[in-house]
Order: sequence, then C-alpha cells, then structure tokens
Amino acid sequence: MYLHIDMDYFFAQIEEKRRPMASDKIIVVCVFSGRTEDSGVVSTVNYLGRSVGIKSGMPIAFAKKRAPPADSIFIPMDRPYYNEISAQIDSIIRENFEKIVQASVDEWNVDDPKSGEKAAELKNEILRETNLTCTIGVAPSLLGAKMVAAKVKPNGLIIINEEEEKKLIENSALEKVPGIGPKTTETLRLMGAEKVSDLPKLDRLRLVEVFGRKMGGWLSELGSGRYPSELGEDKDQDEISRIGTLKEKTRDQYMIKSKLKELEKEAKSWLIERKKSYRTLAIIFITEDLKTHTKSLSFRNPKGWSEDIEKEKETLVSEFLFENQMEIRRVGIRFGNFMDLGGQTTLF
Ligand code: TTP
Ligand code: CA
Ligand code: CA
Repeated sequence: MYLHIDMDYFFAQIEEKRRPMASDKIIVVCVFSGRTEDSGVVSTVNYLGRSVGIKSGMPIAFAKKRAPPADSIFIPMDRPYYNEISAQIDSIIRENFEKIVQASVDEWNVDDPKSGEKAAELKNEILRETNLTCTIGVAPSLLGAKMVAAKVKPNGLIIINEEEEKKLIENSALEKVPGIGPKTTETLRLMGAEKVSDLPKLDRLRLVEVFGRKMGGWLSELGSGRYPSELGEDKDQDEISRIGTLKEKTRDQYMIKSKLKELEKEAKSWLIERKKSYRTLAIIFITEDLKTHTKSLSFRNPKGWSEDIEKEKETLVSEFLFENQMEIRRVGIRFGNFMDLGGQTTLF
C-alpha cells in the first residue's frame, strides 16, 4: 500500500497555531516584495480565508479587499520556521516508516505494506507532536493515494481498496490527475478524452506520437488501469535535518549526545550520497512545551562529512542547557549552507 501525506494549509496553519487567539480569523501568509506596503503575493491562506475567495498566488492588495481588517491577519512568510516544522514532521514519519520520499515542504510519499493500519496512528502522532493537522490518503497505488487524499482534505484520513481506487481514478476528469497539466488536458480533450476512462479509446501509438514516449506511455498505462507508484525523488533542499525523540524528557547531556550521534550518522549518510559539504551546523531542541529552539554556528571553510564535530556539538548543547531550564523531548541536528564537493556552491 502507498500513503500520501499532505499538511493542511501548511504555512497558514503554523501561523494560526502560533497565535491561539487568532483561530477565528482569516490568516494570510504573504510574500511581501517591499515595493509598496501591499506589494507582493499570497503564499497561502487558512480555510476561513479561502471561503471568501483568497488563494495562493493572489496579489496581497486583492486579498485585502476580500478580508475585513478586523477579522484578518496578514503575516510575512517565515520560511526558516516552516522548514523547521517540516523537518520535525519528516522525522516523525521516518520513525514510523522506511521507504519515504519528501516530495515538497509539506508532502510525503510512503511505500509500506502495513501503511493502512499505521496511518491513523501517524496522523495522531503528527498532531500530538506539532499540533498540526494533515490529510492522509492510503491506496494500492501512489497515484490513488494522492487522488483520494485530495478528496478528503483538510484533516482527512481515508483508506481505499483496489476496486475503489479503480473507480475513483477512472471517473476522474483528466485535469484532476496529478501529472496531467492543463496543456495535456486540452490536447486530450481535442482527441476526444475528458475522463481517465476515455483513455483506452485512444491508441497507444497515437498517444506516444502526440505526447512523446514517456508521457504517451504513461497515459496509456493509466488508461489500462496500471497506476504509477514511483515514490520519486526527495525535494531539492539546501539543508538536511534529522530530528529524533528522546526515550524520556531529559536534560541529561549523555542521553542527548548519544541521540545526536545517531541522528548525525543519518544526516551524514544523506550528505555523502549527494556529495555535499556544509558550512553551518545547528542543534535543534524541542522542549517539553513543544517549542522549537535552535543553536547554530557557521564555519569559515566548508566541512566534509568525515570531519569531526564533537566539540562543536558539545558547545551548542551546553550553551542551550545553560540558557534554558526546560526538559527536552526531541533533539535534532542540521547541516546547511552546502557546497558540492566539486567545489561549486549550490544555488539557493
Ligand atoms: P499546498 O500543499 O499546495 O497548500 P496548503 O498546504 O497551503 O493548503 P492545502 O490544505 O490545500 O494543502 O502548499 C504547501 C505550502 O506551500 C503552502 O502552505 C504555502 C506554500 N505555497 C506557496 O508559497 N505558494 C503557492 O502558490 C502554493 C500553492 C503553496
Ligand atoms: Ca498542503
Ligand atoms: Ca502540498
């Protein structure tokens, strides 16, 4: 079975949960360009805001016309914080499953024979640990998981069997199928296909001729009921974090450091695979009140994966424990500001 996890109104939900008083307000997360006070676009908006027609990508000035000032909050995007939460969710999923791809900042694909049984538990755990809701679709193919998740969002969970999946996909309009864009939809419409169930009417060779071998072949497979399930590649990223849960809440340096050692190994195997060196190191602490804290430092020269960072870790942990008196629930390590080992800086 395949599992598709997508966080609900992700950036806006994070901002909403940061401000418990604001849960009845329209929350608009904005990318301000700075040219004038309202220049820029909406990144995302909570469902209350969607109900008055505010959408991702809309100019902020348009959104303001739809949102009464007393009932709405316009917030600048805080990407580092959202990345932090994304890494936390990623780590929770990794603690529960093995074959995982993070497809975007708020989306994961999982391949697991028992994913059906574990999905509800995962949803609860994400809520418990981050206070955020997500939507999970589970189906015999990844395409089915994605499509059924889209139907039950937000805060949905659904598991479908082969028969239900087939029905869902066959009855779907072509433009609703992930992987089929507006241009392909339009061409297919001109060829006489509106729904997935119309695809078998089109000849495979004709599809390949029109759309090329890859897309044409993909459409023909889709038409014949073989649904794609490749997990794909991890999203491009300019940092790697691994966060883990401590056996119990603690301030014990030894326990913290041995967990960090484990996480460092995981993060470094990621760096090795992608031949990255890094210039920043951070230790992440999630305290018993579920707040996230980060201690970081930068290196003048990029560090390779084999270089020892025991001292640096030690310093960051002691500094944190000195400054903060809370018990720690989860810890993490993050490497960032990459250089490819070829010597060229990666572009962010
Ligand atoms: P989405 O998953 O597309 O949207 P969402 O999580 O806000 O809402 P939904 O409940 O429908 O899943 O995108 C994830 C995040 O990516 C989103 O919270 C903000 C960001 N984003 C942008 O910054 N600009 C965009 O145009 C879109 C679509 C998303
Ligand atoms: Ca989402
Ligand atoms: Ca998404």
